Amino acid sequence: MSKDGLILPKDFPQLQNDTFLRAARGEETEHVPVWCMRQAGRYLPEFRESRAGKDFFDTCRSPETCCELTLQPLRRFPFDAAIIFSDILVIPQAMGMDVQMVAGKGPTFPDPLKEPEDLQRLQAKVDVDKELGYVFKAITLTRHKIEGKVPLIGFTGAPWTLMSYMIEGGGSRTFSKAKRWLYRHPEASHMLLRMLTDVIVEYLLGQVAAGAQALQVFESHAGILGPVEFQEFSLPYLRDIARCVKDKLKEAGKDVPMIVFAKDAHYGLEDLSQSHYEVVGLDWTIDPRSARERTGGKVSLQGNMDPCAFYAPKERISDIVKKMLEGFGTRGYIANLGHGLYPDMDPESVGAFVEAVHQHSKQMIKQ
Ligand code: 1CP
Repeated sequence: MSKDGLILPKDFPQLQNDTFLRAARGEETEHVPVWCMRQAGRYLPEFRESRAGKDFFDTCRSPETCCELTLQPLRRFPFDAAIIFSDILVIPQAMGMDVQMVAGKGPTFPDPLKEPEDLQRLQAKVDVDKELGYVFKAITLTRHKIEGKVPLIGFTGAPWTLMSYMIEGGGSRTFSKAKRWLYRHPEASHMLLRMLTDVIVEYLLGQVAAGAQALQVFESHAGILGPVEFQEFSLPYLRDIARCVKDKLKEAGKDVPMIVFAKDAHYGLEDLSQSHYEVVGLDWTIDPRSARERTGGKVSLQGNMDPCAFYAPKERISDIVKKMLEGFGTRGYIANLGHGLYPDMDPESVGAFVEAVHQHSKQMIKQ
């Protein structure tokens, strides 16, 4: 224990189930590993109970609560990985922006970036230990408390997705304010994307130092861009993040698999499979077989059941999973949803999903 009573990032319990890490590297496994985006979420009554009446970002700043929320889904389901409870918007906060979680509305920036001059308001060099140390503490604590059951995934928002929130001020159907910058202020856009990339690299390295065993980069708003804008404003930064993080980790003798999830970026699949990530995450609009063909066995794939399939009867979920497994094959594959779980989903459906992935894949691998 350190002076302030927080546990240090060393002497972690030994990992017992490395199926997820092996699949990420394309190695053989006994079953296909499975986890769900937003597995720590409001669909769980115990999550709603823990979060009741508490401010969302105060929750993110409490390592003990983040640890508890991360572990909750593991007590119910035999997931093969856990993802640290946090949010992508802690980075704009660390850069000096105010972000609030407004009930019924989602994340809201009271004072978003409007014009390029507003970039001066941002903290370009962020001391990640000082500003985001609470996330690192949550990761270290969770790595200890997870007792080596499964690996712990750290994550970040990608530069374009974070930029889009910082300009738009919150969620949006069109993200037209953010896209206006790309067309009207391309230089300032690149300046902002570069600033974000630099912070993200430090942030991810800090997460690994704290104990994260894999990293996922969420480019949730890739689909708002067309193929040309994706090439210019998203892909180069996604590549840079993976390259810089991997180079630095290599120097430290570490190797942590990285996942890129660029939602709705069909047109970018070939490029994403050659951008230094071990795993490409897919949304549900991509056919598994064609994703395999287009990525040519260069990467492992993750995804991509439509989250709404959780509204189907359990037997149907099992059939959908079987087809998905047949489409992806069992090697170099991590089963997941094509996006996060919704709050009104039945935890029993999640149980049926995990069980179906394990059972069907075990049979397929034995054959
Ligand atoms: O009070 C609550 O419970 C609010 C709901 C919630 C939760 C559970 C938010 C607000 N964030 C989170 C946690 C969260 N966010 C996780 C936890 C780990 C897990 O998956 O179990 C993760 C990985 C995120 C990442 C995140 N936040 C993304 C990327 C993934 C995605 O969904 O595409 C995005 C876009 C956000 C922003 C955000 N935070 C919360 C909401 C409702 C949103 C989306 C707002 C919008 O654009 O409409």
